Amino acid sequence: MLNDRQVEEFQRTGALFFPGLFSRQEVAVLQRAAEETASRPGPNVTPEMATDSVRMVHGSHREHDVFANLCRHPRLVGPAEQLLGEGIYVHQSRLNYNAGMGSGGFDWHQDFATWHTVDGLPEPRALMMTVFLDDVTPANGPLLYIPGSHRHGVIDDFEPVRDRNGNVLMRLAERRLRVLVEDGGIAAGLGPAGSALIMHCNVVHGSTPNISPNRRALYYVNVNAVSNRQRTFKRAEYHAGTDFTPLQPVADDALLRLAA
Ligand SMILES: O=C(O)CCC(=O)C(=O)O
Repeated sequence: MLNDRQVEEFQRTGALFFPGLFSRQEVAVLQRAAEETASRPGPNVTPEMATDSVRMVHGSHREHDVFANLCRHPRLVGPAEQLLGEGIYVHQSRLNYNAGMGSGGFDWHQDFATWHTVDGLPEPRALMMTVFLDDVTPANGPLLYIPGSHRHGVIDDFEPVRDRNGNVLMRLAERRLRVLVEDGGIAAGLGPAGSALIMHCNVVHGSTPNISPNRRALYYVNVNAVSNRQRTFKRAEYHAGTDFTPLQPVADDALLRLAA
């Protein structure tokens, strides 16, 4: 249960950080599952722009027990239901690598800009919940975000850019970025593997390429309020999930039970 201070912080900044939410043992289970899903070729696996290393894997909660359980984990579902005020379902999951040695990086954008315009989610009543699968430091391409930027609503000042799979990312125009950063600054999601960062879906975020030799993997559980389900159905299931059944939390030790 989030306390009043946490709820107020989320409303003000659009972000809440939970250091070490998952244990080292649970992280080991998640890391193994990440390697398994990233090694299965498929249309849901996106390579980096300049190399063939894996950039993203979408929708692995639909094909791997570990991520199915992570998405239903009470340590994520509880805060998300409290913040959104009702039952939630998975709109999208993604494993994002920032593999090191110069790979990775995402331009500044809002996820809800795509979820609203492409998937037809009516209201910004959705969250990105990022679980760190590696230690994240200033040096290995952390997730960067602009605190308070969610309060500007959907910003219609974006330029579309495409990755190698044709996924469209709406890049924020420079003039708007400057204004937002003057207002809120830039924060980085830093912490040990197992930490989690919950963000409002309108928070402007991105990351730089990782020029360190150390991998930075994040798993995003992106959830939407059940009453806010999508209205248009243009994208694959692994981009925009259509199982609107409210998530039922699993047992707290569900990940450990899946340790081989
Ligand atoms: O994981 C990152 O570095 C940023 C990812 C991101 O912004 C996205 O997938 O929308």
